[in-house]
Amino acid sequence: MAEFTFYTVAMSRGQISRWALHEAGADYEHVVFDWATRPDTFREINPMNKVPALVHHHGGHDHVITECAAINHYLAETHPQAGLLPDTHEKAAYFRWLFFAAGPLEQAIIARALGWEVPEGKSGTAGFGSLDLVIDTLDKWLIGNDFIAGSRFTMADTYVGSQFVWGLRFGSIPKRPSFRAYVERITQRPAYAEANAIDAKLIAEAQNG
Ligand SMILES: N[C@@H](CCC(=O)N[C@@H](CS)C(=O)NCC(=O)O)C(=O)O
Repeated sequence: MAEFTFYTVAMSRGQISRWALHEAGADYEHVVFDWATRPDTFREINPMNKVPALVHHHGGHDHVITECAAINHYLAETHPQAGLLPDTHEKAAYFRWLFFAAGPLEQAIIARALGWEVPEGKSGTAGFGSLDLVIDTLDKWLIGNDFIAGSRFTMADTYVGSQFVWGLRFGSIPKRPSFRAYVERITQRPAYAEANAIDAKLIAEAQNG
């Protein structure tokens, strides 16, 4: 049995964590659903019934982890030899932007996509403030830094970077020069190509019946 079981749907946020599995060099097997064939028993693993979910078979236990950002960081922790954890000086930026992307950035993008407007005068109550503020904040960081934790790629880039890859592709994040350059940098990685090729093949197979 592989060390990890990865539950996913090819066209989903699962792609974010598949990239992390390949960056980490994890020993994993995947269980791929489509929305119609997702078994009811999956709720025992994730009561949210959402993908991705990862099970770590370790020391006689099955540890379940969900939430892409958490999964990706967990993989960095369990594979320290991959060199994707932040060092002492990178840690602040690493955690700051990892949580910022899983919280404010994701919320701001979804709110805009679903047409949820923050009522006038209430941006102080909304954790993300506004999409414009979130975008300007990340722009400022990426103008001054090549990667999320500073000058080198870490696991935080798989999560925050995926938000940019998808955001630029679907138009939910503006194509500012710093964002385009960042996406160009991170998508050159062999693990990105490997992981994407797997999901692209699954998607093509599903489309061709
Ligand atoms: N906060 C979760 C979001 C996961 C999520 O919403 N996954 C979607 C696919 S992209 C899903 O499984 N949707 C199916 C459903 O909710 O029934 C994460 O970051 O992993």
